[in-house]
Amino acid sequence: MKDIMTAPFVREMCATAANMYRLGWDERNGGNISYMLDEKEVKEYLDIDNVIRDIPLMGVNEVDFDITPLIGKYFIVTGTGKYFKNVEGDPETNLGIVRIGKDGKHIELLWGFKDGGRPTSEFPAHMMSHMARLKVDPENRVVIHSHPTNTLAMNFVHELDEKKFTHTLWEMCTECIVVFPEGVGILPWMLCGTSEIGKATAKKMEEFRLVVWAMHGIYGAGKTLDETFGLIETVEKAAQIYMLICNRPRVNTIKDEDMVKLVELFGVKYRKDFLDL
Ligand code: 2HA
Ligand code: ZN
Repeated sequence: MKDIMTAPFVREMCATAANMYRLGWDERNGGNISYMLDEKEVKEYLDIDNVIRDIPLMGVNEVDFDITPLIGKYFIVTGTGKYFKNVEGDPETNLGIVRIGKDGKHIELLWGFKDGGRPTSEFPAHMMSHMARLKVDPENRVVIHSHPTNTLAMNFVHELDEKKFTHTLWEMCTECIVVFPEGVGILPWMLCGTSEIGKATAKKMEEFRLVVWAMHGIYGAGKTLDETFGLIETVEKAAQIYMLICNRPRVNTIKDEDMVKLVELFGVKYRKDFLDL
């Protein structure tokens, strides 16, 4: 059996959490990551018959959602109350590898959460988002939630309308429309950690890989940690530019006709109705 500390998925989780912390997106216990793993890759590092602890989904959160499609699936996930700041230094306490139990009512801990910890309080939103994205893209593996500073700042000064918000982001960096051509979904302020926000996020995830939780943060989904991080990073960069310029007269802008040229060049399908052509 290989050393789990050398597993690419553990190293990548550490690097991603460290980057997000360094960028100031995940203060204290803010943010969470879940990454679906193949049984084959887990088996190289862990005895999958050795369950360390059963954690009732109820113990993770109230459970009134159907997790059946994920039964038997493996996830590496950040812990509730854990700080992104500390993941790299102590992955075995701050991360866990879990399998969704056969009854769909509990999860089996195979590694990590060494101090008795449990998965993120946003586990329902993560699992529901995985299920929603897998229906659209069978290769989806990652869900990330974060509190990126400028994205959040923009929530307070910009209309929270999906078309207008997306359009403004697209205008801020030439490549935005190519990186997230489907746009950004937006949920109104809602109580976090609940199944309600999980269901609402998952509903948006049928259409978008990025969902803003108004005045809280953002959810991103993708095939890899890099892709998902990159999506959030691109939104955050655009939001940063917006926050730098929003108080000043706009002299120049990227025109909608220019954005059409971009999506045509890259051959991507985009939300035409989010442009004003
Ligand atoms: O896990 O970010 O939304 C801490 C959070 C909750
Ligand atoms: Zn949050």
